[in-house]
Amino acid sequence: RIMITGALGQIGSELVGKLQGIYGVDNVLATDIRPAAQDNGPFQLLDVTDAQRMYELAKDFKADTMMHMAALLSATAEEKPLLAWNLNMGGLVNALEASRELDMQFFTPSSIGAFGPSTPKKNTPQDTLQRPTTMYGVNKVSGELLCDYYFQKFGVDTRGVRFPGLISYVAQPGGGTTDYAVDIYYKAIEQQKYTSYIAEGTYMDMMYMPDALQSIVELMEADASRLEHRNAFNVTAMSFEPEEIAASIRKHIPEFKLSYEVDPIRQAIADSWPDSIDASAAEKEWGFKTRYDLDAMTADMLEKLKKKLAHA
Ligand code: VAH
Repeated sequence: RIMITGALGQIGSELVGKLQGIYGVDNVLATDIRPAAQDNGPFQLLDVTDAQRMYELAKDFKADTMMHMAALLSATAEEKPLLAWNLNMGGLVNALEASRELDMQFFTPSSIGAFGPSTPKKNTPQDTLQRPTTMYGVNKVSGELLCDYYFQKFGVDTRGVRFPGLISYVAQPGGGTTDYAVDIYYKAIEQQKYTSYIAEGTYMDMMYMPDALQSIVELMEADASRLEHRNAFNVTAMSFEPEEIAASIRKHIPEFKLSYEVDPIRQAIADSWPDSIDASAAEKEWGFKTRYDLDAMTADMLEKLKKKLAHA
């Protein structure tokens, strides 16, 4: 029985449905700080900085697994660093404590944001220097260490992945740096043009949401004896820069135009991250693989968004 925090977020809003499909609707408790729009299974309001309520909800639901997805993303965290520290780290330690006290298996995502300017940028190794220069990155690398600590010290079965930018058509990301790669598809359909706040030539790792959701399930179901790492595995599907995603879109919308108005804050964040990371540890230890490359993702995103925006 699984409890999810941040269930209305970019990942959470699709993770709930994925898990309900595998484990049954009544075995998934979705929680978020704001109320759910429609009723599609067990839901409770939860502010993850409220340790007591988190413990009580998990205990009452008889959860055996905690998937902690609530966090502020990189750009928002850079605007409100102290709020980000309190929410990202306070929420994480509360979720880890509840998992320790109730013997729950634990998952939370880290990010390519856990790397910094001094990290090798190409084919970034699983084990390497991590000196992030953003509050989000400080939260993510601290979170990785805290999750490893709870495994080493208390035996909590903590597992995590370093997600790249995630692209999806269900819930738009809020306050991320990689969000341009989601916005571009919406604008391609609505206006056949997009003005990118990330500069030409800026490579970042990316992954289509279906692959991201599958990687969470596969990691959590993996045989623990195979895991040499836990928090957190590099995972990625592709690495591209704005011109390349535009070229992929033009295979469907030939007149699509891409222009630039670089946002210095989000550009500085993107410049501090790797260009491409190495996912071989995840492939070796729990069979990580992806199904969508850039063109397959573009075809699916445009098809699904056309339908979604037609009914908007
Ligand atoms: C962000 N989408 O942009 C998130 C993610 C790797 C990127 O951490 O902050």
